[in-house]
Amino acid sequence: MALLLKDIKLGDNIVKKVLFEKHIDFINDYGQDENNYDYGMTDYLRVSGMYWGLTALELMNSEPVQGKDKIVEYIKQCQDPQSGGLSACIGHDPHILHTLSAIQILVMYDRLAAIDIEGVVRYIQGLQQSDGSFAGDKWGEIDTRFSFCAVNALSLLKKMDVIDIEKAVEFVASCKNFDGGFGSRPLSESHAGLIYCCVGFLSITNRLDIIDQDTLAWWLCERQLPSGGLNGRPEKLPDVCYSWWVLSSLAILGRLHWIDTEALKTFIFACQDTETGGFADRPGDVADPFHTLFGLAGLSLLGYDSIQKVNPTYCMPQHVIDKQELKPQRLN
Ligand code: GRG
Ligand code: ZN
Repeated sequence: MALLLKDIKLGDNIVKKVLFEKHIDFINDYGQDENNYDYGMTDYLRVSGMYWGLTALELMNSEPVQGKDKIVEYIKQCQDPQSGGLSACIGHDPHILHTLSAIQILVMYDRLAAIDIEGVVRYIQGLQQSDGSFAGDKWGEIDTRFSFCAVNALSLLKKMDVIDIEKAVEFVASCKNFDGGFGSRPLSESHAGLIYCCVGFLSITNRLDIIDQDTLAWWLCERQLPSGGLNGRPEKLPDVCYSWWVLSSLAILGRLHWIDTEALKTFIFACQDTETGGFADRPGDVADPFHTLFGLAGLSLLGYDSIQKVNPTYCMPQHVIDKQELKPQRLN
């Protein structure tokens, strides 16, 4: 059967540099107006959205105009005093994803003391299941994303010992596929986003040995299309966020040089909105903070000048990870 290649054609006049000023304004302006329709419609991803935007600002050596105190105050109000978990926004149910995003922001700002850390640790510990997997929240959805969120947050808190790491690794290993990739649960299709979660998980738990390294790296570098962009699985369109999910996985595996880095840089540049600022998933689409972070983080891995170095496991500035004295496993 023929393998269909879906791709886009890049325009001729691509700006081949990062428009820092525009992106900084874009992030600072995004979702500031509480009466705005978009603000109301994005409640359910607010704390993670803050992590995307604030990390993007850090990578651009900038700070939020609203001030860090206001951000920390908001996060504080998202902690559920009973379970200890944090929610996407005030009054919502806690979830492991937003709990991780909150911890990442507080570690970045050196403000962990603002919330009840013991509560967070208890919350994450309570989400581990008897087969080693993690639920996302009390409703019980299981996904390798949540295994990654758990060890990412607990390692930032230096509390990895509260979970059964061996069982957790066993579950992630059971999600490995014939193509070297990983899915969300055993027998689920390989997807670059989930591969990042599993490779990141294994780098934090120091178990990259369970990966079929050449097979996986080959599958990952096959994600590059003639436009230079990367897709998340075969027969899909390129999207700038895969410059993170794919590239960070290759960086952890020590195989960044298996893709055409110049062509990818050009694709990422082309995803910038030269009028509004921010990056979109593909050239010409509407920009958002999610793709802005992953466009910038991808360029950082590619060594773009004047973007802070990003850590491929944590998707946080490298200097923050160094300060925490964390050394996630990486292959040469
Ligand atoms: C600390 C960076 C960081 C992340 C936290 C939540 C999480 C952990 C990772 C998410 C990984 C993931 C599953 C990313 C995929 C996101 C995405 C673009 C999904 C779209 O899926 P489809 O099927 O897209 O709509 P394709 O590109 O396959 O058509
Ligand atoms: Zn995307």
